Amino acid sequence: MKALRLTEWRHEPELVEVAEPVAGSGEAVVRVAAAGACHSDLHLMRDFAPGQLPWDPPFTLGHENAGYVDSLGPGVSRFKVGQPVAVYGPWGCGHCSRCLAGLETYCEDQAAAPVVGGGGGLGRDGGMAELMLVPAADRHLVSLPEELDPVLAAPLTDAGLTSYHAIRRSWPKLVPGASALVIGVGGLGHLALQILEATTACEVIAVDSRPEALRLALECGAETALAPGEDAVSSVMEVTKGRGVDAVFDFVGSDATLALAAAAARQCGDLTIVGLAGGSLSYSFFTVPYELSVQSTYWGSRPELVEVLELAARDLLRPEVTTFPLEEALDAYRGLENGKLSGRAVVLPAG
Ligand code: FEH
Ligand code: ZN
Ligand code: ZN
Repeated sequence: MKALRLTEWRHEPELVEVAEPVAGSGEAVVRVAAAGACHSDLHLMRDFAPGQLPWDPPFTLGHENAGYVDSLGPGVSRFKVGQPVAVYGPWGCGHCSRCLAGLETYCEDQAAAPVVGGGGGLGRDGGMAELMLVPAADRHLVSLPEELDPVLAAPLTDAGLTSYHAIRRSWPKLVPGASALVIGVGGLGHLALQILEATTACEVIAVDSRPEALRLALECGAETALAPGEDAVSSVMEVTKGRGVDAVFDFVGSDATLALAAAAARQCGDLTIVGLAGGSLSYSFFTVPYELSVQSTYWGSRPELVEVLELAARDLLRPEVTTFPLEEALDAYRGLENGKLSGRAVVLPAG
């Protein structure tokens, strides 16, 4: 079968012929219907050097996957061949306290995990191929609600789940009369706006430099859509009557967006850094609003993935997708990189 493989750090991935996976004990092979293309993959191709992450190429890309159970190894009890499934991407050990809570992103016995701090498409073979091996099928597969198309489900396993996990943390602050700021309306940001609309009663402001992204933001539930720049903070203060926003979700994570986030935040607010641009924020007693809680966030838990899929099944969450055949997957990443792509790029290995 064909697979899009990262063969070396800081190299373009290659479409190559590989052997089809065979499910062993506890494993499943998924026929991939859709594999999302994530900005993080660009970092794998451009920035990361050997030793920066706990795993190395070569592996098949694609850590945002959904499809159908193609075959099952012995001992898999919760799934049947042909069943539509989403793949829960972070693959931990399954027995530590974090994994038992379904938060395999923060597994604390990594040596016993299928790959240290990674998953399919992140150190192990992922979904940019017709078939994908899933090591602990009973934990790493999630049944898809009948009404949910796997092409729409795939972006929810990473872009949707990461946004949902970030927003859930701030739910107690996002009460009627509160406000939230979403910086970056791309693959994650446009889903975050829908999740805020579906799960909170707060007023939502979006910031992005692209006019088409601001239009998408308003369609996804933002009441206000702003371009970044020196008057962005004053606009936020105008909308929030001088208080600032109760929660900021920075899906870019650069020096400039973090500075905007801190300046726009309300006292006792939350600032959650989701984007991987690698920016930093000077945090001291006098540089940020009192009691501003700043946190990074990484992906999400398996129970949260079930909740995200339920939102989509009830049509409260619908990714804007642009699809590409596997042979054109590199065009998907180029669209991500030049910012010309709206919503999420999804590769369809089966065409
Ligand atoms: C992937 C690799 C490294 C950091 C973060 C990510 C996210 O895209 C996973 O959701
Ligand atoms: Zn990702
Ligand atoms: Zn674990």
